[in-house]
Amino acid sequence: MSPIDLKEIVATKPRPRQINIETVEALFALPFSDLMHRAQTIHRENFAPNEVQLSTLLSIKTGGCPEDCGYCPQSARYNAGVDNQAMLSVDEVVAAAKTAKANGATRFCMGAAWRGPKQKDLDPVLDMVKAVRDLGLETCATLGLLKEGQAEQLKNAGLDYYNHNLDTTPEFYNEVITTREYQDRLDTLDRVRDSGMHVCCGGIVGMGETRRQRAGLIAQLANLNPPPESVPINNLVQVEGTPLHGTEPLDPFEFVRTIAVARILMPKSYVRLSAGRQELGEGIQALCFLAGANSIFYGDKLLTTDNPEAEADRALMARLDLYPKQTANEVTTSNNLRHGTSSS
Ligand code: SAM
Ligand code: DTB
Ligand code: SF4
Repeated sequence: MSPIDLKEIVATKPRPRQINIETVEALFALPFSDLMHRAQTIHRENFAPNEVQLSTLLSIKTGGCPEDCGYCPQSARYNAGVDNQAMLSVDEVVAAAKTAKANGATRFCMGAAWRGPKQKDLDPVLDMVKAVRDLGLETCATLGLLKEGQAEQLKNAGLDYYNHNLDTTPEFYNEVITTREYQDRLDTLDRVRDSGMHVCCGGIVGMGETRRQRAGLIAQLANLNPPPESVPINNLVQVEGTPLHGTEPLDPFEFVRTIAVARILMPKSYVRLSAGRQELGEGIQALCFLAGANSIFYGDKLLTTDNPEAEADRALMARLDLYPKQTANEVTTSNNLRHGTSSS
């Protein structure tokens, strides 16, 4: 294989840069140890190597979603055993955020099972954002497609990050989702970027896509201009009743490669080891950290599915000498994490 000129690939200026799929595939195809070495080297050049950012998720409106995302237990089209729930109250959200903060999270992400918010849906979310921010937490929301003006409202309420995933490469997209277009997602990401919020955007692997298609997802993410500040990489959580249940699971080392390639091509982004950590096990997660993952969803639950217990994550981080990223006002949080405080 011809040597890959990393300087050329990861040049951050001038923008825009275009990374082609062949370049990404060439990284995927490197000998595993060589890929890990490159990813770890780039990680160390850009981040404190043992620091991990902790985000806690809360589903503020669960189930009954009109969309047909083939991986998602919250779609009304599938019988995946998720009970529909009306939107939580601001008080309920604040209580969960206080617990998350006491447990050591620095960011709180509120998710809703919507195609996108109507104005009557957005108004209470704005109150939630303000209240969570007042606790000294970074705020994130994932509410689906945003219409003109909605990103500005969220930004003005104090939302720091908006999560909206591309999910996969355009070539595979229609096999997973038919009720919204890839371009709809790109338009929402533009609105988020233009509002001045930070962009959180990633995808899912293990949906039956080819390696080239995984490379296509990473190329899409890396070619966003600028790349997302936060890149969640989800390993499909297979939920019975969803169309993707029964998909051949991805080789876990291929998941690690995906993290490493994301780290190399988005050197300054937080790469989040996201859904599917339970299935990966601790050894593979350790390899993911070595490959440059520096953020996790932290807390016993994702939106509707299980995440590793917070206590197990604290223990794993301690065994790997990883420590939580703090924000300026989060010094007590880190102490809580070390001592395992679990109540507000
Ligand atoms: N409804 C909004 C939307 O789709 O944008 C926000 C919530 S949605 C659950 C957020 C993301 O969660 C999806 O884009 C997908 O990447 C991820 N996700 C959902 N179900 C998943 C699963 N079973 N396994 C892995 N990731 C999943
Ligand atoms: C993301 O990329 N992963 C999170 C968050 N952004 C919203 C969601 C994972 C959901 C996993 C399935 C569930 O728990 O329902
Ligand atoms: Fe709805 Fe989001 Fe689930 Fe798609 S991923 S079905 S839009 S909740």
